This record gives sequence, C-alpha cells and structure tokens, in this order.
Amino acid sequence: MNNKKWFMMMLVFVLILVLAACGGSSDGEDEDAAADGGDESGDEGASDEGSGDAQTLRVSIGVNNDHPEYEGAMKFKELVEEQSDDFEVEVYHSGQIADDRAAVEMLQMGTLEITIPSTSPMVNFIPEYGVFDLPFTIPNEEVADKLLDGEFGDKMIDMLDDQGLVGLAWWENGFRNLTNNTRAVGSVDDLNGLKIRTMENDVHLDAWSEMGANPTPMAFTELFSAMQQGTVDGQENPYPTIESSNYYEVQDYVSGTNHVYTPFIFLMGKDLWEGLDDEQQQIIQEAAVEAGEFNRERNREVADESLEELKESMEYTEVTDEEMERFRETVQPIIEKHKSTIGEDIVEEYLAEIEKHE
Ligand code: KDG
Repeated sequence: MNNKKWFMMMLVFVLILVLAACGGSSDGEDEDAAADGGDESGDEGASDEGSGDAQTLRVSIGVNNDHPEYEGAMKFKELVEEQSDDFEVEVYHSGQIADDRAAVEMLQMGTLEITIPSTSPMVNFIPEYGVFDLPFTIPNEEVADKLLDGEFGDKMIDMLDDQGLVGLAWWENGFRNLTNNTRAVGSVDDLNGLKIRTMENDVHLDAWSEMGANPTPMAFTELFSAMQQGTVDGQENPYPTIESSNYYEVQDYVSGTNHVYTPFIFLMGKDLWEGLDDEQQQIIQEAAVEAGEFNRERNREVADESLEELKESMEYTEVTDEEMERFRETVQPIIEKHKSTIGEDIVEEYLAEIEKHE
C-alpha cells in the first residue's frame, strides 16, 4: 500500500475518533443545563428532560428559578425520583407552560400534571379560597402554618375535589409588600391614584380601590413588562418574588405593608391522581409535603435576605404600627362586603381559626 493511501486511512480513523469524543460531551452539557433549570432566557424549562418509559410529571410554576418555590419544586423532583423509577419530574419555571389560572385549567383538562399556584387565582374556581386574600388577617407565619396544617387547611383542600383537582400540600408564597415607581408609601393616603397590578382576584381589586389606589388585574407573567412600559405604577408581592423577579430594575420604592399572606397550593389533576396506585400516591403526597416544608423554610430565610438586597437599590419605607392600623381600618368594609362573595360561614370560620391560633 503506497504512503498516500496509508495517510488517508489514518486521517479518516483520526476523524472518527474526534467525532466520537465530541458526541460524548454534549450529553454532559445537556445534563448541566437541565440541572440549572433550563435556559436562563426561559426558552427551555425542563429541569431534566424525560427519558425512558417512566411517566413524566411536569410541574408548572410562575416564578423563576431563583425563587424558593423553584427550590421546593426541585426538592419534590429529588424526593420522587429517589423513591420511585415510575416517574420523571420536569420543572417548568417562569410561566413557560402557562400562568397560574391557565395551568389549573390544564390540570382539569388533563393536559398538565402538576402546578403550584397562589391561592388568589383559585377564586376563579372556588370562591371560598378568597378568605386568604382578606387583607390584614393572618398576623404571622406561625399562625399561617397552624391554619393551613390543621382542620381549616384540610377543609379548603377538600373543596378541590368538585373541581377535578387534588391538593397535596400547602406551600408558601408569603407576606405581600407594595412596590411602585412614583412615591414612597408609608400611609394609606400615599396610595392615592397609584395604578397597582393585582392578581386576578376581586378581593385584592376592591381592597386596593378602597385604599385609594387604581388597581388592574393581570397575570404574573405579564407583570414585569407592564411595569417596564409604565402600564402600571406598582405591584405587590412577597420580597423573594420582588427580588428574584428583578422588580428593583423597574421600581424605585418598596413598602413593608405585609398586607396579605398568600399560600401556594400544590395541585394535581384528579383523574391523574386516581390513576396512580397506593404506593405511587404515598410517594408523591409525602414528597409534596416534605418539599413544602423545605419551601416554607427557604422562603422565610430568603425573605429577610431579599429585603436587605432590595434596600440597596430601592427606597424602603417601614409602615408604622399607627399607619398599619389606618390601613386595617380602611379595608375593613371590604372584609364585610366579601363575606357574601366568599361565603359568610367560611369567612367567620377563617377569622375564628386565626383568633384561636394567635
Ligand atoms: O408561581 C406562582 C406565581 O405564578 C404567582 O402566583 C405569584 O403571587 C404571585 C402573583 O402575584 O401572581
């Protein structure tokens, strides 16, 4: 064989080796990207693309992968996949699949497996969930835990059945605080005319109107651009959401109003749940509860850290006890008004349960 042919054969052999080596590293990169929760731009959401014949459980959340809710969802994934080969959990953050309300509708239609929304959009399915939106009612996280982890929380979960939904655990969104780009807000008088985005929930809308603001209901996924374009002056969310969503880039003022404690509710479609065997249900339920405990713990740690970080780029106003009492007095008519829309009995039971745990 002459030298030229020998050289060509060796060149082809080396090229085959090089191509084989390149093919092996892309899987690793995919795994690394997946572990980071997909593309930061939100183009990909799967935290770990489903593979093999395990049943894929997609978890849809609205917040991004810097938020304690995402940490909780990844803990759920870890716990389920440790306990069973029957499931592959994929976490889709930043509303990549749908916003809260649409995601719940997808569970009902069987086109999505799991979502963990705020309770506020749930009033579109179960009016009684509006109790959690009654402003200045839950005083602290300890009372929130006792309320949700006790008989009252169980009663609220039971209401999901008629909606084709199963509630597996209470997670935490947290105490909501006001931001805006117009003025410092330390009293109810400062709210006059501010265009405030609220969740799609009439209790929130009426409460901010009663306080003198000009509220607009809007899905969470539309909020950042609405503030960026000046469609709204402000919004209200817990500090971890404000910080992780980079609202400080489009908002100048933050106020410690703590006006509402919002739970997250871990939901699965009822038909999907009833198709699981007892062992599978136990694995998923226990993982949802344990991941929820982790989520609450992280949310409380991050809330303090987030506020300190927000103070570095926003003007923070602490609301005095005296001004907080004026906020409470101003919205009291809203609590009375919405006893008829939420349900008189459930509102009275909610308020009595809070008083019992205070
Ligand atoms: O994942 C939860 C979010 O979609 C949303 O519920 C956050 O509190 C929220 C809001 O203001 O919509």
